Amino acid sequence: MDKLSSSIPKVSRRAFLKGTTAGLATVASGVSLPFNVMASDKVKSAVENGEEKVIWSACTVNCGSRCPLRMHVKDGRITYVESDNTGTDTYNVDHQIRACLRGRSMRRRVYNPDRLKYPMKRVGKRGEGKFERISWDEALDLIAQSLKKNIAQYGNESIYLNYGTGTLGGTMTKSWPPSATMLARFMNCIGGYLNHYGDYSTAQIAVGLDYTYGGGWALGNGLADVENTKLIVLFGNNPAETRMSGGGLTYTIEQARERSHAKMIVIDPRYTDTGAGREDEWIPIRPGTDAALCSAIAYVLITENMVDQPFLDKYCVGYDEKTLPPSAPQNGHYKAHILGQGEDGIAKTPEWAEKITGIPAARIIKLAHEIGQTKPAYISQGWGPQRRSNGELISRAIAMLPILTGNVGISGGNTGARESAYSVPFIRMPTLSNPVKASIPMFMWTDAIFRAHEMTATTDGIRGVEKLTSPIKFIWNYASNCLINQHADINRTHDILQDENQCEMIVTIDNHMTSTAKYSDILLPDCTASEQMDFALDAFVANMNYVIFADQVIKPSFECRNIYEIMTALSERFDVKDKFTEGRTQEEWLRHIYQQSREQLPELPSFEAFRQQGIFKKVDPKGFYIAYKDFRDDPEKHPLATPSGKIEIYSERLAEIAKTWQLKQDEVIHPLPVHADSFEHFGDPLMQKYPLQLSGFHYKARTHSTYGNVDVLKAANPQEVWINPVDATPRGIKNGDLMRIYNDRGEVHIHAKVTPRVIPGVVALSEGAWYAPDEKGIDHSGCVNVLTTQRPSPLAKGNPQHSNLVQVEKL
Ligand SMILES: Nc1nc2c(c(=O)[nH]1)N[C@H]1C(S)=C(S)[C@@H](COP(=O)(O)OP(=O)(O)OC[C@H]3O[C@@H](n4cnc5c(=O)[nH]c(N)nc54)[C@H](O)[C@@H]3O)O[C@H]1N2
Ligand SMILES: Nc1nc2c(c(=O)[nH]1)N[C@H]1C(S)=C(S)[C@@H](COP(=O)(O)OP(=O)(O)OC[C@H]3O[C@@H](n4cnc5c(=O)[nH]c(N)nc54)[C@H](O)[C@@H]3O)O[C@H]1N2
Ligand code: SF4
Ligand SMILES: [Mo]
Repeated sequence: MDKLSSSIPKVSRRAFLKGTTAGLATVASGVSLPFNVMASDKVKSAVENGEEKVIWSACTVNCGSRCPLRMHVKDGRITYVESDNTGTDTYNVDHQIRACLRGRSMRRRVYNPDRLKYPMKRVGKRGEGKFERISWDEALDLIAQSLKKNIAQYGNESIYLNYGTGTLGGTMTKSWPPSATMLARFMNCIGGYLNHYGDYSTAQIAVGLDYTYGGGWALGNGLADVENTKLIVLFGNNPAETRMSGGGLTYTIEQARERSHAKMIVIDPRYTDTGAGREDEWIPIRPGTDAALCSAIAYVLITENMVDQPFLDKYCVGYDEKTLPPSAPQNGHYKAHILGQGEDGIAKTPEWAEKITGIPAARIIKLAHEIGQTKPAYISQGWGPQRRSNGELISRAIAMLPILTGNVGISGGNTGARESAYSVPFIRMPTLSNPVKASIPMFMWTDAIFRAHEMTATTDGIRGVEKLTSPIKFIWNYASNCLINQHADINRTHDILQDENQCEMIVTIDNHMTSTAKYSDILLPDCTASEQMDFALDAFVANMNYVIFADQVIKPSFECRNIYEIMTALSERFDVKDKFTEGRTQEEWLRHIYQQSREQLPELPSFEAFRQQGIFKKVDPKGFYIAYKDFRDDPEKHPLATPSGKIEIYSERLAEIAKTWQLKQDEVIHPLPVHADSFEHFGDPLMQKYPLQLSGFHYKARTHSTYGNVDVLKAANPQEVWINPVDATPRGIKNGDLMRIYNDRGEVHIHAKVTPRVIPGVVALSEGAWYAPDEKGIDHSGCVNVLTTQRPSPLAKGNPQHSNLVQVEKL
C-alpha cells in the first residue's frame, strides 16, 4: 500500500501548529475568529481593569507532557485559561510550554456536571450507579472500620492500591506509582499494603528490553539528538498525539528534523498524525508482526554484509558462534536463527516476512538497505507495538536493528527504545516504607480477588514472596479509572466485582462520576488541581525540563477535600496523625520540600518568587543525552547491568525461565528475540470466527478517559472506529454508519470512519471513551475495553490491550 500523500494536503510545520490553536478558539466559542484576536484582547483588558486575577496552575494528567495553565479568576470563578507566557520559540533553550486543547479546556473539567460533590455510599448493585449522600465523618468511619476488619482478618496484604494515573504530575497529589502516593504514606503508618509492579503503559517492553540492556529500564537517546541523525525510523511511535504539548516531544522532533533534514519513516498499522504529511514514508504493518519484519531486515543485513561485526563481537552476547554462551544449544545464536540454521530451520527471508507482515518483500529489502547504509540512524519504538500478547519479543526484536548496525551509544543513533528525558533533581514527598513484601503485576488484580491462593512467582509473576497469602479484600482507587474503563475485559471485571463477599470494599477518590466510581462502595470527592497548591513535574521532554508552581486558583468546590486532608482525617482514626503529617500542613510540606530542592538546585528562586513566576525551566547542562555512551566508550569500565555486562541478544536468564515457568501452549518465552505467534494474533485459529484484528491507540481527544466528558473536545474529536474500504465495502459499511463490533467478551456500537489510513484486516479504536452500557451490557460510547482480554502476556504478565480479534457489521 502506498502512503496517502495525495489525500492529505501538505502544510508547513509552523502553519500546522498554528492551525491547531486557532481550531480551539473556533470550537470552544463557536465563533470563527483567530485565537489571538478573539481571546487575548478581551482577557487583557479585563486583567488591566483589575477585574481578574491570573494564577498559575497546571495540567497534571498522564499524557507524558505536563503543562502550565494560567487561570483567569473573577469573583472566585475560573473564567478563562491560558498557557505559558514565558520563553521563546527556540526549542531546548527556554521554549514556551504551550498546553494542548485538553489543558486549555480545564475550566470545563472543573465545572463539569459530572463533578463528585459530596462523599457518597453505594446503595444499588456495583455498577448501577445508585448512591446516597453521607457526611465526611460517616464515610471515613466506614472506611476505617473496613480497613481494621480486613487487616485483622486477612493482614495488610489484603489492602490493594490500584493503578491510577489521573494526577501523575503532582507532588502531594501524585497518584502513581503506589509507593509515591499519600495513600501509601498513610498505609505505611498502619502496616503497609499490597503493591504492584509494572504499568499499563510499558509492561512488555520494560521486562523485554531489560533482558537485552539490563538495569530495569532500557534507555534511549534524548529526542533532541535527532538533530544529529540522518534517518528516523519510528515503530508504532506517535508523538503528535501522545506527546502533544509545546513541552512535549512532538515539537522537539519537528524542530530537530528542521536542523538535521533526516528522512523519517513511520511504521504503523495506522497513518498517524505524526505522519500527517510530515513523514517521508508510511509503511503500514499488520499489528503484532514487527518482530517478523525486523527478522527479515536482519536477514538482508546479514546476507548483504551490512552488519557492524566489530560492534557485535565486542559489545554483544549471542549474535553468532563466537559470543554464544556455553549453556546455549548448538546453533542457538541469532545469526543461525535468521539464516534458517537454527531450531526451526526457517530462513527469515523478506518473502517469509511478507506473508506475515503484509509488507511487500521488495519494500522490506529497501528498508533494510536504508537502515544498513545510513549512519547514524535513530530507530525507536513507541509502546503500541509492545502492548500485545507477544509484546516482550517484539520490543526486543525492534532493538535488534540498532544493535546489528552499531547505532547504540553514539550521537544520532539510538537503542531501539523510546527516547529518554532530562529531569531536574526536585525532591518528592517522602512516603515511608512498606512492610508488606508482596507485589503483583498491575494487570493481575482482578485475579488476585478470587484466586489469590493459587498465584505464585512462576504461575502469575508474583514478586517479593513465593505466593500470595491473602486475596484482595479492599481496593483504594485514587485518580484511577482502571477499575473499569481502563482495565481490560470490563464484563469479566463486572462479574468478579458483583460478589461483595470477595472484594468487600472499594473506595474511589476522584473528581468525576466515572464508570469506576459507579462500581465503588464509597466515593470521596477530591479537589482538582485548581483547588489546591502543589508542584507539577515529571514531564517527558528532551534537553529542557521544568517545574510548575501549581497554585490554588479557587476554593474547593462543594464538599471536596484534597488527598492530604482526606488521609490526615483518616490517620486520626488510627492514632497515627502525628506520624502521617509530622505536624505539617500541605503548604508547609511544599515549602519544606522546596527548601530541600533548593539545596540540590541552587538556581531555584525563593518560594514566593517561584509562586509569582509560575515555572522554572532548566536546560540539561550535559547537552544531548546519548544512552549507553559510557559503555560504548569503555565497556570494561562501564559494563551494562546485564549478567554478562554486555548487550544480550541471547539471554541465558530467559532460556532458564522458558524451561521453568508454566506456560500455555500458545505462549512463547525465548532466549532470542524471535517472531512468534501468540493469542489473539494474526493467524490465530480464532480468526475463523473473528477475522479482524482490533488495534487500539491513544487519542488526542482525551488523556485516557480524563477530559473524556468535555463537550467541546468530544465535538472536535469524535469517537469512531477506523476501517479500511477493503473491509467496509463488502460489509455495506459507509463512512459515518453505525457499526457493531463484537467478540466473545462483549459488544460495542460506534460510528465508522471508513479510511485508507488503516491497513486492511484491521479496525482501530482509540482507548479511553467513557463506558456507556445499556441494560444488555452493549456499550454505546466506543469503549474498547469491552472487547479486550484479561489474559496476560507470557513473560511480563502484562496487558495485551492492543491484541484483540473481532467481527464487525453494519447496524
Ligand atoms: N484498551 C486499552 N486500555 C488501556 C490502554 C490502552 O492502550 N488500551 N492504555 C493503558 C494505559 S497506558 C494507562 S496509563 C491507563 C490509564 O488509566 P488511568 O490511570 O485510569 O487514567 P485515566 O483514564 O485518565 O483515569 C484517571 C482518573 O483520574 C481522575 N482524575 C483526574 N484528575 C484528578 C485529580 O486531580 N484527582 C483525582 N482524585 N482524580 C483525578 C479522572 O477523573 C479519571 O477517573 O489506561 C490503560 N488502559
Ligand atoms: N493525547 C494523549 N496522549 C497520551 C495518552 C493519551 O491517552 N492521550 N496516554 C499517555 C500514556 S499513559 C501513554 S502510556 C502513552 C502511550 O503511548 P503509545 O503506547 O506509544 O501509544 P499508542 O497509541 O498505544 O501506540 C502508538 C502507535 O503504535 C501503533 N501500533 C499499535 N500496534 C502496533 C504494532 O503492532 N506495530 C506497530 N508498528 N505499531 C503499532 C498505534 O497504531 C499507534 O499509532 O501516551 C501518552 N500520551
Ligand atoms: S493534556 Fe497533556 S499536553 Fe495537554 S495540556 Fe495537559 S499536560 Fe499538556
Ligand atoms: Mo500509560
